[in-house]
Amino acid sequence: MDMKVCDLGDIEIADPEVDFVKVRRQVATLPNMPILLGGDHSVTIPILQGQRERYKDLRLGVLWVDAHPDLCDFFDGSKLSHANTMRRALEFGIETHDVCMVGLRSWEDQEIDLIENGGIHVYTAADVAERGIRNVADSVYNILNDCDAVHISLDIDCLDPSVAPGTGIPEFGGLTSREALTLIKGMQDLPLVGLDVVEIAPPLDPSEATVFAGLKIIMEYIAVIARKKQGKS
Ligand SMILES: [Mn+2]
Repeated sequence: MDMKVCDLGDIEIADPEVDFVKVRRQVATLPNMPILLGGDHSVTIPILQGQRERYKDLRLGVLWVDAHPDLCDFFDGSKLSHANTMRRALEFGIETHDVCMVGLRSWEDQEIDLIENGGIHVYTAADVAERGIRNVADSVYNILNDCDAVHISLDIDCLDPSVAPGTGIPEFGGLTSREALTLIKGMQDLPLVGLDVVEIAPPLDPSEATVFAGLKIIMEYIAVIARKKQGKS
């Protein structure tokens, strides 16, 4: 089908305090659906801010696919690090009950209360292994289907390091590549409004398997959008 994908280039992040504003503005004002590539997961702070602005009167849900919840208030002396992303998002108006996290398997002490009692829907990597990805994807779909707009943020470390080793903090016991693709496809009928794929680190990825994993995930997302436009399942 006729679908155009356009590369809008790079945004240099030298100082998050200053440069995140550029990312937020871009996302808030783009005429079309953004697909963004990190960078570390901190870049999703202005991405979600931009989406919040763009869909300001609507209920914005987030599918967060990651080994980590990134719910730290402070991390490494910063409020804008890769471990603070979802915590900041909750401060600018994304509601905990509209967030689904899939693939979690590592967290900090300061994150546990929010994970257990904050109202976020959490599906650990172990849950996926035990329940099966179809079952988890159906649950996530049913929750996010109450939202008017849904953004997907995918940290490549959601995948097991055996398939995607080229990332800053590889965590054993992750999702399989098939599980990740099935999860994305399972969101097809949601009101999807954007995707970011983060934490791919080419210097740590000599085989380039991780780069290709990210590429496949983006292509699956584009295929989902194309099928949606065609009204196919
Ligand atoms: Mn992570």
